Amino acid sequence: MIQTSSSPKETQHSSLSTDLIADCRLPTADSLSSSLSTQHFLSPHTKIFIAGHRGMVGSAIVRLLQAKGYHNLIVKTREELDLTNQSEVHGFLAEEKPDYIFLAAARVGGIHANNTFRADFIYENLIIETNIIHAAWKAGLNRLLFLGSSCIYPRDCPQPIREEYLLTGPLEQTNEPYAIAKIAGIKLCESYNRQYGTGYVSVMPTNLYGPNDTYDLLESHVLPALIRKAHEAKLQGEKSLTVWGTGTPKREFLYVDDMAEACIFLMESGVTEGLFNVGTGCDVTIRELAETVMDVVGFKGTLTFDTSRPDGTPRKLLDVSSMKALGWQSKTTLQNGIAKAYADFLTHKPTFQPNQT
Ligand code: GFB
Repeated sequence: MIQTSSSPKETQHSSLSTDLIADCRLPTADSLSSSLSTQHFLSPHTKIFIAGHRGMVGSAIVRLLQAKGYHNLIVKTREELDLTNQSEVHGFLAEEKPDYIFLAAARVGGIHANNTFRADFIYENLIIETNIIHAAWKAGLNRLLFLGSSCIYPRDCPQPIREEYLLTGPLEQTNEPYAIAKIAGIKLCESYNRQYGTGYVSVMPTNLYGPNDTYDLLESHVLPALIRKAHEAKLQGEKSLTVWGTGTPKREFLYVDDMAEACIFLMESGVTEGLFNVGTGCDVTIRELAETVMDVVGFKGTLTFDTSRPDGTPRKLLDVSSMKALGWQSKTTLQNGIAKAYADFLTHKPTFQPNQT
C-alpha cells in the first residue's frame, strides 16, 4: 500500500454542457446527469487499485493520485498478482474490495510489436481485462475505468474521430488483434453496466508518451524511438536518422501526465458509463514529429525514410469534444512534452540493447 500525507482536493462534479453528441454509445448530457454517481464515495481514504502501476499510464496515475492526497492505493507486481490468472484475480478483488479500479494493465507496443506478436497482444489483453472486469462485478465492485486505445476505430473513418464511429468499418491490419481485444474491453464494460448496473467507464487515449515509456527500437512507439535515435545519432556524430515508413501518416500525441489527469478527472466527476476519447485535438505528420524531436534533442542531421517499414493507419485524430464538454482538456504542448520526455530519458536511460532497425 502506498502512503501519502496531503489531503485530496474536494471532489468537484463538473458542470455538464448540453452539446454532447447524442447517440447510442456516448451518453447525452441528460443521460450523463443521471449516470453521475449520487454516492459521494471519494475521500483521502478511498481504496484505489491501479492495475498496471509499473507501466507508463499506471505509474502516471499513481503519481497524480499521490500528489492529490489519495493514500489508500493498492498496487501489485506481476510476481505478487498474475492478472492473467483468473483465480488469483478473483481471490484478490474479493478480499481487497477496492472502491475504484484503474484498469491500465495491458500488453502494449508500437506498430512492429503489434504486427509481430499478434497472438500475444490479443490473448494477454483479452484475458487481463476479462479477469478484472468479471472479478470486479463478482466482488460487487461498481467503479472501474478501462483504458483502451484510439486504434479501436476503423482505419479509414472520418476525422476527427468521434466515439460513435466505433464498429462502423474495418480496422487497421497492423494492430487488428490488439484493437479487437480493446473493443472487447469496451463491450465488457458496457454489457456489465447494462445487465448488472455497474458503473464501468472506458477511455480511449491517443498515442501516449512520457516517463516510463519503452525505448526498445523494435518494440516501442514512434516518439520514444525517435528520441532514442536522435540522441544516439547526436552522440555518434551521425549525418542522418532513419524514420520508418514514408513520414506522411499523421498522429496525435498526448503527454502521459495529461492522460492520468483525464482518468482521475473522470473518477472524480462520478461518471459511471460511456466511452471517452482523450487526446489533444491536434496531430502532426511523422516527418514533422521527427523534426520536432531533432530540434529538442539537438541533432542537426537529415532524415532518411525506410519505406520497407509499414506506415499503419494514415491518420487517427480524436474528436475530444465529449471530454471538453465535461470540463477537461489537455495542457502540455508537443514541444514541451517532448522536452520533458527527453529530460526523463536522460535521467533514467536504461541500458539499451544495440538492436538494429
Ligand atoms: O507509434 P507507432 O509504432 O504506432 O508508429 P501506430 C506510428 C508511425 O510512426 C507509423 C512511424 O507510421 C510508423 O511507421 N515510425 C517512424 C516509427 N519511425 C518509427 C520508429 O522508429 N518506430 C516506430 N514504432 N514507428 C500503434 C498501434 O500504432 O499505436 C497500437 O500499433 C496502439 O495498437 C498505439 O494503438 C497507440 O500509431 O501506428
